[in-house]
Amino acid sequence: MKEKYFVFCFLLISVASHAEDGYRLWLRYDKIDDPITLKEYRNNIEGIQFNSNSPTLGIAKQELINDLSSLLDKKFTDQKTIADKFIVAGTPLTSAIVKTFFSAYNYNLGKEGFVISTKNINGKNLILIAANSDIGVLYGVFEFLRLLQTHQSIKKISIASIPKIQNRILDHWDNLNRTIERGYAGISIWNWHLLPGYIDKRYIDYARAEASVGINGVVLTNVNANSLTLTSEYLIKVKALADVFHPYGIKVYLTPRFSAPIDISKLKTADPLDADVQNWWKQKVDEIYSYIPDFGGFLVKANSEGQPGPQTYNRTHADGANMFADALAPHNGIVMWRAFVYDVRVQKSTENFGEGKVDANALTIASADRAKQAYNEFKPFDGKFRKNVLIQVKNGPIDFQPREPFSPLFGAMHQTPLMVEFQLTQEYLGQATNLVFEAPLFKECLETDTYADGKGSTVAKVVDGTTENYSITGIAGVSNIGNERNWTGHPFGQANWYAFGRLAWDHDLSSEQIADEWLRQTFSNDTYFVDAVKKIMLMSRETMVNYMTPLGLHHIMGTSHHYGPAPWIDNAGRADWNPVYYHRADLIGIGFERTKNGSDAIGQYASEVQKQWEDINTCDERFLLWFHHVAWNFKMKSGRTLWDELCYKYYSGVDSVRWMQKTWDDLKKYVDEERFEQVKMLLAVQEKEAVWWRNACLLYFQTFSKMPIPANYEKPDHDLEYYKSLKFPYAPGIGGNL
Ligand code: BDP
Repeated sequence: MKEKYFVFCFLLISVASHAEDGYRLWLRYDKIDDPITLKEYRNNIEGIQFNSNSPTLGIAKQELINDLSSLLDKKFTDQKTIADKFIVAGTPLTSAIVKTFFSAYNYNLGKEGFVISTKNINGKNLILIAANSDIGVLYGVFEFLRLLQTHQSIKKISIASIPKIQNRILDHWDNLNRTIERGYAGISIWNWHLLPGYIDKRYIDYARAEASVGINGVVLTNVNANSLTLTSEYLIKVKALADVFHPYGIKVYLTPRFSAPIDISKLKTADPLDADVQNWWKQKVDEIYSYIPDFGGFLVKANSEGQPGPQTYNRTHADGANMFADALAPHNGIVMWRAFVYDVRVQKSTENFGEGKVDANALTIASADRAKQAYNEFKPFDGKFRKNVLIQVKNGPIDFQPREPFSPLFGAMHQTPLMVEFQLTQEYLGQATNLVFEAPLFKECLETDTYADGKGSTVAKVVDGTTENYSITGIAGVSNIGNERNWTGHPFGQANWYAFGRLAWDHDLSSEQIADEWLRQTFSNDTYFVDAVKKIMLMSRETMVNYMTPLGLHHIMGTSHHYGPAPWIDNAGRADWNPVYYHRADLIGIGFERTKNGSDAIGQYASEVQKQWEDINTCDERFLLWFHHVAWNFKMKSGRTLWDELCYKYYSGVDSVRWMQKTWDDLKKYVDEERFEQVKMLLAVQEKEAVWWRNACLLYFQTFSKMPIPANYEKPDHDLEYYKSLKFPYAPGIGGNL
C-alpha cells in the first residue's frame, strides 16, 4: 500500500515538473520525436564552431548550443577546429570562413539580415549561419532552430533573409502601477517597484522571445501617459530594462506625456513653440540618452481621448511632433506620433453629414464621421514633419474592430512615413477568452491595394517604403502580454504575438505558413494535428466577425470595457461612443452611409478603391454596412434579404465555434492535458459568448426590422431585456491612466 502511494506521488511530481504551462511559448526545443528527422539531423550536424566576442554573439552561441543539444539529445560544445558537418556561425569579424564566404558571394544583408547556407568549403560540408552584424547572427540562429523545430530538411539550405520593415515594435499599454490598459493576461511584467535592483528572469525570457521573431523595439509604457515615467527615479528603472534588452537587439521607447514640463518642473506651459519648453525637452532627452545610449525614441498620443497635446495650445500636430523630433535628432531617436485622434474638443453632430472640412489654422474640424477624422487632421500636414517623425496609423479608420477597411491615410501621405499599428491584445476581438488568430486580419489590411501610386500599392508596400520611398519604416503591435504564466492568457494568444513578429519581418509570409510553424513549435509536428488546428486558426477570425459584427457592422460592443454586445447603447458621453451611432438601425434598414449620400468618408480613398465600395449593388458585402445604410429587404448576393443574411451570418458564426470545439475535442491525444483542458474550457466560454452576441444583436435589430428569425434556427434562450440587463463593472482591461 505504502509502495503504491510512493509510486503515485512520484508520478504526480514527474508529471507536474513536465507540465506544459505555456511559459516556454514557441521556444520549447524538446527532443525531436520523429526518429527519421532526428537521424537526419544527427547525421548532418557533427559539431559547432562559434567564436563570440560580444554579448549578442554570446547569447546566440549559447542559444544554438543549448537548443541543439536538447533537440538532438546530443551534447554540443564550441569547437576550435572545424570538421566535416559543422555549423559555423558568426560575422566576417569573428569567423574567417564567414569572411571568405561573404567575399565570394555578394549578399546585401543590411544591418539585421542573415544567411543560412549549406556549403562545401575546403572539402568540408558546412552549415553557415552568417551575418554582417551580431544581431543578424542571433536572428539567423533562431531561424535555423525554427527549421529544426518544424522538422524541415537541412540537407540543402539556402536562405538569405532581411527584414522588410526597419522598426518592428511591440507597444505595451502598461501603467506604472502594473495595470494594463486593455490587458487580459494578468498585470504588467514590468515590476517597476523592484526595478532597477531586481531583474526578473522573465525580462530575459521576454527579450529572447522578441528576438526569436525579429521584434527590435519595445514601448514600455501606456500611450495614455504618466509624466512620472520621465523622472530620474523611473529612468533608472527604464535603463535596467534597456540593459537587459540591448544584447537582444531591442531598443526601448517611452510615451512622454505632453504636459510633462508642467507636471515635473512646474513650467507655466507645455506649448511646443515656447523656447523654455523646447529646451526642457532637449535636456530631458539628453538625460535619457545619458542613461540609455541606444534609446529608441518616443511614442506620442496627443489630443486624443483626453491626452494633452499641441492643440491644447492652439498648435498643430506637426508643431508637437517636431518639438520632440528636434530633441531626439542629435541622438538618432525617432518620434512615432499617433494618428488615433478624436479630441473631445471636436464638435460632433450626428445630423451634419458630408461636411468634413479642415481648417488647419483654426484647428476646428467639423466632421460628423469619426472615421474621417485622422485623415482630416493629418493629410494637411503631409511634408510638414521632421525627417525622424513617423505617423502611426491604426489599421482601420475607427478602432481595431473585428473588420474594418484600411485607413485612408495609407497612400495619402507621400512625404511623411506612416507606420501601421495593429492590436494583438483582443480588446474588440473577444479579449482573452476567444480563440482568434489575427494573422488573416493583419494580412487582409497589408494586402489591400490603396492605389496610391497605381495598381499594386498595397498597404504593406506603403508601410515598407516601397511605393512612397520612405526613409524610415515601422510597424507596431499593441501587446497582449501580461504576467500570466503563459504570457497571453489564452494559449492561442501567443500565436498573435508570434504572427505579428513574423509579419513585421516579412509581410509576404502567408497566414497559413505562420499558423503551421507556430503550431509545430508550440504543440506538435504531427501532421494530422497541425492540419486540423490550422483549419481552426485560419477560420477563427471570420467566425468571430460572423457572430459579432458581420457584413460591415462595427463598434457595437459594451461601452468602455468593450466586453460583449450592447448595440442598444445610446446614452454615452459623446455621440461617437455610442453603438447606435455606428449601426444606425432604423425601421428602413441598417448601416452607416459613408458614400457621397452620407458622410462621404469613402471620398478619402483613391477613386479605384471608391469604385469597389460606392455602389450598394456591387459593394464587397464584408463592408456593406460600413459604407451603406441598407434596407432590411435588400437582396444580397446569396439571394437572401439583408435581414435573413444577417441571421444567417450570426447563426453560422455560432455553428463554426461549435465546429471548433468538436475538432479540438477529437485532438485530445495529441495535446498535453494541461493545455488541452485549458483550450477546451475557453472554447466552451467562447461558444457561450458567441450565442450571447448572436441572440442579443438579432433580438435588438429585430425591433427595427420587424422580421422573424427564420424558424429553422434555434430560438434565443432569453429575451432582449435580459441581455440589456447584463452588467460587467469589473470587466478586465480598464486599468485607467495611473
Ligand atoms: C482604444 C482603447 C483605449 C486606448 C485607445 C488608443 O479603447 O483604451 O487608449 O484605443 O489606442 O481602442 O489610444
